[in-house]
Amino acid sequence: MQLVGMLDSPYVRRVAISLRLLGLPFAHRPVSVFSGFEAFRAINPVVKAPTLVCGDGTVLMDSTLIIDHAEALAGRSLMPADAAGRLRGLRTVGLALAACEKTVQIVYEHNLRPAEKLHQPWLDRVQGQLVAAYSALEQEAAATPLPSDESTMTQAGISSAVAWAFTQLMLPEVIVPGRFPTLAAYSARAENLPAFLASPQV
Ligand SMILES: N[C@@H](CCC(=O)N[C@@H](CS)C(=O)NCC(=O)O)C(=O)O
Repeated sequence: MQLVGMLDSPYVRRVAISLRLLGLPFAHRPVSVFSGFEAFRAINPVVKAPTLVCGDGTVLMDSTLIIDHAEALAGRSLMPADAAGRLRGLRTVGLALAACEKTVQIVYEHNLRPAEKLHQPWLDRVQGQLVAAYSALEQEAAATPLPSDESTMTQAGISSAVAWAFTQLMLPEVIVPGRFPTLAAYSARAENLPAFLASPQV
């Protein structure tokens, strides 16, 4: 099984950490969707990171779908089994993924568009969405602590920590740690776990 994509992508990183926590061996191929576009295209013509090349050659994309497949292979899930816990987990993962998406949109707007073509109303809208996602995540993490050891780690914990680290890497001036103390402290603990240390974002 090969995981294709750079670990500075939060989507690639949440898959790498999930595979490790599920105990599934994989080879990591750190190909960039930008500087390695042609090499990536040879593996997956859609050029989406993460891409998973499965044992039988099937090429999967989208982190959530890849994790779904990985959980089926492992015979266990990183989501709580009970309906109420699962509902809370789905809510948290949704917020974390929205935070990742809004961060990516702001980064792409700045990095891929000529400066004179930046559309400030769009940036303002996306930035508002990003702050809303982190505000809700902070509130929920303060009300219901996320798991901070590997034996109890959930997809909600993985995705929240990965999203936080990514946004701090890309937009630390937009999402200021002092305004989100629970998430900042949680990230510091999660980043010291072996599965996170084995999947460094930089
Ligand atoms: N919903 C997807 C998002 C994946 C995504 O947007 N990945 C970015 C890298 S962070 C990518 O492939 N960008 C290249 C492109 O979309 O052309 C997932 O969860 O995997």
